[in-house]
Amino acid sequence: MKAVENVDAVVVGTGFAGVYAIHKLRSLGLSVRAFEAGSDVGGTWYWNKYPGARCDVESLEYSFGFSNEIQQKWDWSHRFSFQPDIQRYIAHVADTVDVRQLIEFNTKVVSQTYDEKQQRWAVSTDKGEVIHCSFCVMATGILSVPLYPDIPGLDSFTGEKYHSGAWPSEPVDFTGKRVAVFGTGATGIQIVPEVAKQASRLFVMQRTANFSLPAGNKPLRPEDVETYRKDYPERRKRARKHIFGISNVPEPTRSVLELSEEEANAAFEKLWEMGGSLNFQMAFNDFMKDERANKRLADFVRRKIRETVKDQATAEKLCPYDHPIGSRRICIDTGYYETYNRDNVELISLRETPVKRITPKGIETEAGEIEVDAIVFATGFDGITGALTHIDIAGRNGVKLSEQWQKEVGSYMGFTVHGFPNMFIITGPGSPAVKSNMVMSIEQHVELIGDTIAYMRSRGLGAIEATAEAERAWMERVSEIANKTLFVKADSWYNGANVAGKARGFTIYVGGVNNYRLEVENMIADGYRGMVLEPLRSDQKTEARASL
Ligand code: NA7
Repeated sequence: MKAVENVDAVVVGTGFAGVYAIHKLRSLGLSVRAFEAGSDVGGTWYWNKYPGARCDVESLEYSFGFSNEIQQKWDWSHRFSFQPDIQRYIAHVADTVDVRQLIEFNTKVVSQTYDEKQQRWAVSTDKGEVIHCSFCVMATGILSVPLYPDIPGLDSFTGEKYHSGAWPSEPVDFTGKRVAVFGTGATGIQIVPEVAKQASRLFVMQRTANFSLPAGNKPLRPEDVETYRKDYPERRKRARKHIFGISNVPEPTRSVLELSEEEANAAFEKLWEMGGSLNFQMAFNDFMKDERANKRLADFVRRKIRETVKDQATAEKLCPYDHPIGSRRICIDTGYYETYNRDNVELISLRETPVKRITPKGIETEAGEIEVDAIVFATGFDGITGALTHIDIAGRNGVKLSEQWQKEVGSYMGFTVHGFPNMFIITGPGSPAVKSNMVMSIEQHVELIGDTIAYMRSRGLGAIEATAEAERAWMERVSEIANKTLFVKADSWYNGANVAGKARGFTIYVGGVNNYRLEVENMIADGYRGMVLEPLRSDQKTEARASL
């Protein structure tokens, strides 16, 4: 017999989003249960424990603003945080707001079924529990489903195998080993310099070259942290109105094309010294709008690659030519290109010598077999929608979310989906999500969801659902904004191109955190325009009242 429990809300996942969502909903008086597949909070930062894992948004910005107590007390050690620091931070937040007792760790949600008559969801876990709730809050993350490449013979390999997104908790020692790393996205570019320090030989298996900028990571000076702390309330307000959701880099106001080539290169040199990618992205307003502006920056970075990497044949292979800079995530690194000057590191271009198969001893490319002791897959994720489509979610009339999104990914304002009443997604498709400071966008969505539930409860409403028309119009708007930019000029996980058979489409709102916030505020001011609000069914009233 399955145990059945009734609560107001179930939160799925306990990274940044889930931890804050539990706290928010409980502070509204709701009873909450949360489920987490990992053994601790942290989400993406719990699973991605690979060597070199760091954030590409500065620590003092990539942190919560909802609790002044937390932001005044927490000490960040580095400009860009290392994974263990971020993991510790999320754990500290969970402890401070005291939500751990509401979380079932090592437990996966496997299905969710909506009951129209009851206006409630039945949520089932892999431990056999069934929980009935009014609201499902999906804090399942953007990068939660690791992807292994579809290469013949993968299972035949007898050495060690790792995926960056499912890294073991114990440190992995590559000392003296021959290692191959597949993937040169943001993750591979962080892993390669670290593994190169230990491995006897490192083979970097590159399919597509990506642009990477120096992180310029460094310890934070206590006096700078103190100044930041004093300004935090003002900074957080500013960040909410910023295109990317940060307070420390102003928005761009001028075109790089106003400068001569020499002036532009001098400006780029300064930015290169400053480090980080947002300094570059915020310096000029046309990198992502004008191919000529984009090419100026791309040419500059390609020149830097050629200057850094001694072997010019290797440098040329590392230069990206097939996409505008920024159309895929711009990576930031610590010594990535310099790593190719080491004697123990070899770049294998899979464009020149494609992989034929994985063998028991290593990798067979068209140029022959490379024997290795370990393979690291930094091959990415079924991003944005994967975590949701891997749960068997059945909405109104039994319609499955995975089937609906197989045809076309749709969402109204990035937090709800037509056909799935009372299910809220934190930073879902159709919201700024990964094209913003994620923590800022998470906070906004948690507050939006909290406000929506409070609105429903105060008016005796039992269900809320986006209309099909509103959802279609919203996704058209998201596409229309993206189509005016160079974001749509590349294939990557941003548009689903990295997963065979996945519906293609650029579903990220790239109009800016500031404009997105205004769109949401206007929708609410118009009485949840584009959404159907159902009264609470009479048989549900007693239960709802009792739980408040
Ligand atoms: P990404 O950015 O999706 O990168 C995955 C990498 O793996 C990329 O270089 C892929 O090459 C490569 N890949 C994928 N499949 C294969 C096969 N079959 N053979 C060889 N190489 C392959 O994932 P990351 O984890 O690096 O970054 C995800 C996000 O995390 C990042 O954007 C930041 O927001 C943080 P491809 O480009 O497809 O040719």
